[in-house]
Amino acid sequence: MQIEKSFISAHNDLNLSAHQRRFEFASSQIANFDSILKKIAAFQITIPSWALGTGGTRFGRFAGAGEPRTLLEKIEDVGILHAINRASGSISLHFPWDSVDDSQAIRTKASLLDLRFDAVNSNTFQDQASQQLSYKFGSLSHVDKSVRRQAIEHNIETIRQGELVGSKALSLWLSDGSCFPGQVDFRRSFERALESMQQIYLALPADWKMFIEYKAFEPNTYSTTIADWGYSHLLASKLGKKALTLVDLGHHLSSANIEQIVAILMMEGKLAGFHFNDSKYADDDLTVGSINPYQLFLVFCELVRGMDEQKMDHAQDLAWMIDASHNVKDPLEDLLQSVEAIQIAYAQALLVDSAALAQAQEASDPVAAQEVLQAAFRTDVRPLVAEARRRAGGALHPVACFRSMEVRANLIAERGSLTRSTGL
Ligand code: PSV
Ligand code: MN
Repeated sequence: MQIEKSFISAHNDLNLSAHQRRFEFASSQIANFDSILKKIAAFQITIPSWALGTGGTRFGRFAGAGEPRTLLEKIEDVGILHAINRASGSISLHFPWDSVDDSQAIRTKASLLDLRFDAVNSNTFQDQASQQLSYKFGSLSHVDKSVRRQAIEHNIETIRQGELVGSKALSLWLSDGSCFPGQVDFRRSFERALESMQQIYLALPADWKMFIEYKAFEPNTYSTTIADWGYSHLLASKLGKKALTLVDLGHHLSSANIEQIVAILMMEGKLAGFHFNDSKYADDDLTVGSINPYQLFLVFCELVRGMDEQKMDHAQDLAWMIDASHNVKDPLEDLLQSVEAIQIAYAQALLVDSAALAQAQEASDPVAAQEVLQAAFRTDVRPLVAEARRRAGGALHPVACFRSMEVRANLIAERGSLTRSTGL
C-alpha cells in the first residue's frame, strides 16, 4: 500500500487550528524550541523486521491479518510508518528470517521509501530446518567445537547478508546459558563464547561495529552466559574498539537502575545503543512508555548528557531501535505509539536545565534536583513532537491518521487475512 502525501496533508489541515493553539502555548514556554524541533526531526528510530507481525507467548499466538509475507512487504510496512511519522527511517533485519535473495530489489525498494538498513541480527537461539547441529545446549559457548563453528559461520553469513544491503553493524544476542545448577562450567562457557566472538570480530568489515546484547534470564532459567552489562562490557573490552554493549530495556532484573548503567557505559564510550520496549515483570516486550515513562525519561537524560559531553551527534552516533512484540495490538499502530513515546522522552530530556541540575548535585540538594527533573518530565511536549513531524511532512496524529486511511484493511485486501510474518 502506498501512502499518499495528499492524505496526510488533508489529515493535517483538519487538525491544524487546534494544533496551532497547543503549539503556540507550548513553544512560548521554551526558549530554544527551534533547535529542539530540529533535533526531534533528525532523530530516527529503527523498526525491527520481526515486530511487523503478531507475536505470541509460549501459550499461544492470536494471529493478526494482512501481515507482511516477504522481506519486500516488511520494508513496505516500515515505509508506511515512516511516511506517517517521518521518524522510522530504517529497518533492522534478522537472519535467517530475512534472507536477502535479490539485494538490488531490496535496496531499490528501501531507497524509494527513504529507508536505510540498520544493524543485522543473527539467530543462534533456534534450530532451523536446514541446520545440521542443534543449539539445544548452546551455540557460541557450546562444549562441542563443531556447534560453535556452525554458530560462528552463521554470524559471518549474517555479516555478509548485511553487507549486501549496506548495514554497518552486527547485533549479537546469545541465549546460551543453563537451566540447572552445575549444568555448565561458568568460566569455560564464558571463555568459549569469547573465543567464538573473536572469530566473528575478525570477520567484521573495517567500518562495522559489533553490538553485544545481554539478558538476565530467558530462555535459560538458571544462568545466562552474557547475563548483564558487566559480562557484555567485559567481552566488548576484550574484543576491541569495534565491540560495544547494547542495552535492551527489557533484559534487566526488575528494578535495575538502567539509567545508571547507561551513564557508566557512556562515560566509557562503550554504549552501542538501545532496544526500546517496556515491561511490568520481565522481558514483556510492551509498547515503549506504556508502563514506566519516567524511567524512559531518566534514561534519555543520561543519554543526552553523555552525548553532549562527548560532542556526539544525537541522531547518528548511537543505534536507536525498538524491540517489541505485539500480542493484542495491531503491530503498526503499536510501533507508531512506541516511536512517539521515544520522541516524547527525548524531547523532555532536551528540556532539562542541566546547569541547575549540576548546581543541585554540587549542593547535595535532592529537593532541587527533583524539581529540575520533574519540571521537564511534566512538560507537555506533544505539540512540539507533532510540529516537528508536521514540518518533516508527517501526520499530526499518527495513530488517528493510520486509522482514517484504513491501512490495515487495505493490507488485508492486498495480502489476505491468513498471512503470517516470520519472527517469533
Ligand atoms: C532477545 O530477547 C531479543 O531482545 C534479541 O534482541 C533478539 O534478537 C530479539 O529479542 C528477537 O528475538
Ligand atoms: Mn533485543
